[in-house]
Amino acid sequence: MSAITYEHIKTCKQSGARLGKIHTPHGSIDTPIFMPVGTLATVKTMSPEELKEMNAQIILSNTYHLWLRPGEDIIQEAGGLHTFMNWDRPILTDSGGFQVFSLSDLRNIKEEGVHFRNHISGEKLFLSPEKAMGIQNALGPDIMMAFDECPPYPAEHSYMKASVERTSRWAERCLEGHKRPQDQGLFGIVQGGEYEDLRRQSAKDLISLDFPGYAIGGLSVGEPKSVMNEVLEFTTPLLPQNKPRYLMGVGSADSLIDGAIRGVDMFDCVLPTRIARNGTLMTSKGRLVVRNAKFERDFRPLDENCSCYVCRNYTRAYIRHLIKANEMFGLRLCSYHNLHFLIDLMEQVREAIRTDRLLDFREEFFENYGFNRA
Ligand code: PRF
Ligand code: ZN
Repeated sequence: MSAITYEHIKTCKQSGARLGKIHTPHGSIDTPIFMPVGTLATVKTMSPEELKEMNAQIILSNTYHLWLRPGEDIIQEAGGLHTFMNWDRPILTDSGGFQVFSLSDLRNIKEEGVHFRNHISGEKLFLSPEKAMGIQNALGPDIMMAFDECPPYPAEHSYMKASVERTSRWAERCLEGHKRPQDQGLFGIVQGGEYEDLRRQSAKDLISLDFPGYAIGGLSVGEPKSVMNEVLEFTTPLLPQNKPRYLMGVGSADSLIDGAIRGVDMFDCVLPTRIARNGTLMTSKGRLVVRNAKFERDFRPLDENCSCYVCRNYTRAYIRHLIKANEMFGLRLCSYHNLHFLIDLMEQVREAIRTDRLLDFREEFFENYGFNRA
């Protein structure tokens, strides 16, 4: 029995979106779901109690960052990542593959792994499928990710083909290097850029290895949204019906809805917390930049349709003041609201699937939101 199982509840008759549950050693999560990002074993400025209050069911953390600081041995000694950070719900860790590619400019990809420099100290480092598995086995998340290559967009077909084939060989080494399959589920990552034949090849290779879940990587790397939607359209049908599908690094409200419609179950992104820190809010009417002078005397909540702790208690004028004054409480309030917004959006998406009206919900949502504003 795998550590991770997917329970399909129903398919939306109108859109084809999936409603389900993923069962993990730290409890079950409802899908489709948005996972807040806690790169350094903390969702920036939020306590676990606050995350629970906003109904976060699972969070994501990063192998690469925790390996460099404080080191996976210290986290293992603490009793694992859950104990270390006082979060008793499910955790997923990314493998470090993507972070090596996005954070370090000096890198050298070889069959055995990737040589690169520490993005903080400049020290020479090496990460491989075996190392990424060893670190994630020490951290102890419920779901760990295969070590993959996420090529830039656009990439030549010939480069992408060689990369996809290497990622498949790495996936096999990941499975061999994974020592805790009884209590940690390892997901494979489908790559292939915008090329249908390569996505097909990647999916086929990984499915033959029988992972308990599959991610779609290599999207939201600079391609137009229309390309991402087309790739999802031809990629999700290649994946098993009885396993979770995870679209990596995607977190704008419109992409979450459009991804769910194409059969995606899980999403993560730093977007809500990153834009919160410069005072940009996600609201049911689109993005709101609370620093703007027009909010100086605006005593309404951030979003008049939001029931979160922040919107029940604080005004735009107050939050604008905090952000302008660089007060940390301002960052906390904005982060809280944005995370709540996406978590709540996914609850609405699940309800719309339950009632077979996700396409209608999409229309209503986009009408208020203003397409392409977030
Ligand atoms: N691979 C991994 N992590 C990721 C990605 C990927 O392709 C992406 C792409 N958007 C985000 N995070 N391992
Ligand atoms: Zn709110």
